[in-house]
Amino acid sequence: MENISLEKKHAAVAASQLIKNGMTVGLGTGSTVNYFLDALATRIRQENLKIVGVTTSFKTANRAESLGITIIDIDDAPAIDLTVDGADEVDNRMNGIKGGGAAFLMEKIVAHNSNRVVWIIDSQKRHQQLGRFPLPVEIVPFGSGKLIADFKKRHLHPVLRQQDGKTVVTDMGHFIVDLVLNRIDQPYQLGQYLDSRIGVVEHGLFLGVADEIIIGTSSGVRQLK
Ligand code: ABF
Repeated sequence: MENISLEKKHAAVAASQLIKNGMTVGLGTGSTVNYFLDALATRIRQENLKIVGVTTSFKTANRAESLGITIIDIDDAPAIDLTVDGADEVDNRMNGIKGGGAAFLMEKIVAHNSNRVVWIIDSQKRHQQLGRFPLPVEIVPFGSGKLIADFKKRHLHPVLRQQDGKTVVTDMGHFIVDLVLNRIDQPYQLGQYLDSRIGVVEHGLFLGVADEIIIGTSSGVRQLK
């Protein structure tokens, strides 16, 4: 197993040990979370754990159900005890950029409704400052051209996300624009600006969201709390 995958797996297995019988668990999205789902399914089988999951994407829901993890609707969960999710970039203040996996709207809703949020990342995700990873912004298709033009005018370097030559449509039916900023000096101000734009549904700045970050290493894990 190449180094990064080993790091992801180490972080994922460590996070799976945080799950207790009877928990409602927020299940994130991405390749690191996929290792977590595998480790969680093993624990459920071996220890007869009774847990239910709240998903952050159709992809995760399908994978969890194929592993025998029970999924419930977020509005049927009295509380979400713990959410385990990935991230695309994390700075020294435990702020992150998420959304490379196009699931950040549901991820932010689940995180917002969780008692505790733990991110699992490989060491490549740690940067001094946010911004090297393009900032995903989920936007309503109607009027998206005008909104993108406005972002361009403000030098936010927007790129409409496409895959195989087609515009990506999220699970919730929106488009994604990635802002290629290289560095974000004032993430809170940028987040407030994006929140105020008509047509913006959500952005990938997750500021003050994570309670703990488990960083996989080639030999184990490091924790940020
Ligand atoms: C998810 O975690 C997304 O927000 C982000 O894209 C992903 C990280 O991807 P991976 O774990 O595959 O590196 O929550």
